[in-house]
Amino acid sequence: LKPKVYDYEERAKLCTNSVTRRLLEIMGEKRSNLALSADVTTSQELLQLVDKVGPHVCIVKTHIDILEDFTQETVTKLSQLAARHNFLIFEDRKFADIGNTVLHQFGGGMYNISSWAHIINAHGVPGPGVVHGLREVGASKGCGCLLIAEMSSAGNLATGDYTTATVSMAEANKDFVIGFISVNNLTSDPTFIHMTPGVQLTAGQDSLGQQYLTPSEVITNRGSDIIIVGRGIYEAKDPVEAAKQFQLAGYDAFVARLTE
Ligand code: 5BU
Repeated sequence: LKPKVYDYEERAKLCTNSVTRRLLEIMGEKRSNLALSADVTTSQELLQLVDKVGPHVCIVKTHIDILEDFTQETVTKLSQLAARHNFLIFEDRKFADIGNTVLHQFGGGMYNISSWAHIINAHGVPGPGVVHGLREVGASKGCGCLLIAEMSSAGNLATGDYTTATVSMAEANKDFVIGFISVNNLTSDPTFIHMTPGVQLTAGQDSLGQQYLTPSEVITNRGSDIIIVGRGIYEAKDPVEAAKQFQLAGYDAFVARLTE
């Protein structure tokens, strides 16, 4: 028997973590499993892109440290857009240090990520202390953490036993870890979310090791939950049209899995 595929609303009800529940509710309401990776380098570009594309996505993913003109106003406005367009903000900071250091990187510094991000991610390489340090700051703020169990780039080392150990680390910290960055489904537990970067409408690669899969490969065949799309949207001639295409492709791929 194949594992049961829950629709988003049904799955939301199984989740005790408020971030996971909220995310699944948004995915159901907006019929979107699309995360925009908004990797532009000025605040104006970021806010304009997110205002246009926001209606079509469940998540906006940021790399806040690539902005050349970051101010507190940038994240205040981004948070307003999140409320207006009903999406969650995921800062792709990839924390990867000892607990005490990530606690400061997440909870302070000039970006003060914990004050505006709903979702963050971390590498499991330092051991569970990285999760414990992030949890000390984030749990009370209702923030959820993804563990990077696999990566999309060619030759990456997050495979095999490393991936398996990362899944165990997530299971041991289920109150705060809401799922995975991965390119495959790694657990049948419906309360964990899988998000997959490296998505374009046709498979291929860029010149620096990124590898692309299609929405149907990622969602229907590999059983991931969310497609993360950057250049496929913000480098398109018409980013809104591109976002609509990815939204539809991602949702159709999910329906295909439901009805398989
Ligand atoms: P792209 O323009 O769609 O290739 O952007 C992909 C984004 O996802 C980009 O922000 C990366 O930093 C991010 N990413 C990734 O591509 N692969 C990974 O394994 C992880 C993150 Br983790």
